[in-house]
Amino acid sequence: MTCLFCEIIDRNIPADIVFEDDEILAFRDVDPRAPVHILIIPKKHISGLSEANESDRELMGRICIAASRIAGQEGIDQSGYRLVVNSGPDAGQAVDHLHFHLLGGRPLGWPPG
Ligand code: DGP
Repeated sequence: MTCLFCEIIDRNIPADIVFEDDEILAFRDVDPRAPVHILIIPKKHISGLSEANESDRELMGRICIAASRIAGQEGIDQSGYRLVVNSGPDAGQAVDHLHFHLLGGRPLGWPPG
């Protein structure tokens, strides 16, 4: 089965890419919920956070560091930002490829949802 985000990684579907290295891709969300809304994904296909395992530990850390770096790039590191993973139906996970939402550029309500 084809995966939408794997297609973006393979450049079969266009995206506004803001960061890339050999393990990670980050691109602007097509339906932004904040002035800055970027999706950060592992290039390795992992269906969701529940499917990540011990061998992904370093990759997960690298994604968090990339998020911080991208927040700086986007100029929201001082104003603040949120890094969110939706996991499963109750959280509204719509794409079955692990992705971290980086949101910022406005005050973000708490609790979410
Ligand atoms: P989630 O609900 O956590 O699974 O978030 C999926 C996000 O993916 C949602 O905010 C919209 C975004 N999205 C869906 N399709 C595309 C696409 O083709 N391109 C981009 N850039 N984002 C997409």
